[in-house]
Amino acid sequence: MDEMSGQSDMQRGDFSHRSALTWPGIIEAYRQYLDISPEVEAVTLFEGATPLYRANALSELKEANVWLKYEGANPTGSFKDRGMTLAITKAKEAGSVAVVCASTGNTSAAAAAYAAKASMTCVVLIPNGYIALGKLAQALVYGAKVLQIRGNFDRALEIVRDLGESGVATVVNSINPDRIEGQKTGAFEIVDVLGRAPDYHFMPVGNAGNITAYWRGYRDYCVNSKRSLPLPKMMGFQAAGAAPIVAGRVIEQPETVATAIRIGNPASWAGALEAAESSHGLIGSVTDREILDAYRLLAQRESTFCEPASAASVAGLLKTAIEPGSTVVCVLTGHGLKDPDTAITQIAVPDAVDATYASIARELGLD
Ligand code: AN7
Repeated sequence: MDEMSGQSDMQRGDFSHRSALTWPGIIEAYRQYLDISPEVEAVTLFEGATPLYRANALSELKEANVWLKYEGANPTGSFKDRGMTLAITKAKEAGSVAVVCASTGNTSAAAAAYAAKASMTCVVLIPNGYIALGKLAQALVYGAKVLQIRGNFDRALEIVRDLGESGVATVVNSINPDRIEGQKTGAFEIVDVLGRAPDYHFMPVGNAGNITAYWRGYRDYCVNSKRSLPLPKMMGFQAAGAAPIVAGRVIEQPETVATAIRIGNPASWAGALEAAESSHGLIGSVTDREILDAYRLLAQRESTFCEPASAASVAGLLKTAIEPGSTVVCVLTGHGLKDPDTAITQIAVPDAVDATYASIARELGLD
C-alpha cells in the first residue's frame, strides 16, 4: 500500500481509470452488476464516485490503515442518492407518476430531487420536530409535498406501506428492493479504489438498508463476479437510545441526537443480522456522547464534516479492538451541513464583540 498516493498496488477495478469529470452516475458505471435492463435510460444526478481517502489521525490511533468513504459528496449530500437513482429510474420505467416515502430526512431529500428530475410527484412523511433543518429545506425546495406527522419514523413507514398497497404511489423506502440494489455500488467503489475489500467495514445502522446493501455489494463484486477476493467483517453501529437490533426487540420510543438513525423497528433487521453473522462482524451500539466525540474528532483531526449519524461508524471503530495493521473503511453517510442545529448546539457559539481593534486584541489575548 502506497500511503502517499493513497492507492493500492493491487489490481484496479473497472472504473478506476474514469475521471470524475466523465463519471456517468452509478447506473451507467455499474449497469452489468445491477438489476436493470440494458435499454432503460437512467434518471441520474451523477451520484457516486465519492471520495475514499486515508484518515491519518485515526490510522495512528488504531495502528491500522483507516479510510473514510465520504458519502456527503453525493448530489443531495448523502448515500441515499445511490438507491434513489435506481428506484426512480425503475418507477418511471414502470409508468409510475408519483412516489412516496417515510424518512428521517435524507431519503426525503433524495426522493424529492430525483422525482423532480423525472417530473414525478413526490410525497414525504417525516417525524414532526425530529428532522435536521438542512434535510427539511431540501425536500421543500426540490418541490416535494412534505407532511410532518405527529409520530416517529416507524409510524410514518407503516402509513407509507399502506399507501403503497393502495396503489396511489410507488414506495421509495428501502422496502423497495431497487433502493438496496443501487446502494450496493458503494462497496463496488471501495473495491475499485483499494483493489480489494477492507478487513473491516464500519457503518451506522438505522433502518438497516445500507448494511444489507453493502454486504450484498461486497459479495456480488468480490465473490459472485469471480474476482475471488476476501470479504470484510461488517461492523454496524446503532445509537444506544435507538438500538433495537442490539437489544433484540422493537424500541417504541427511540431517542438519539443522531436523528437520521432514530429508528426503533428497522425494516431490514434480518438483512443486518445476516450481514453481521455471515461476515463474522457485529451490530453494536454507541452512545450520543461517543457519537459527538467522533463527530468533533472527524472535523478537527480529519477535516471531515459529517452529520452525527455518520459519525456512529467512527465512534464504533474507536471502541472496537481490531487487528493491528488491518485495512478499515468507515462510511460517512451524510454531509455535516445537513444538521446545522446539532453543530451549533453541541459547540458553544461565541458572543458578539465590539467591532474595534482593541476588543479583538483582547479576545485573542494580545493586549
Ligand atoms: C446519514 O433518510 O432512514 O441503516 O429516512 O440518513 O440504511 O437506514 C436515513 C438513514 C445512516 C442509516 N446515516 O441507514 C432516512 C433514513 C444517515 C442516514 C442512516 C441514515 P440505514
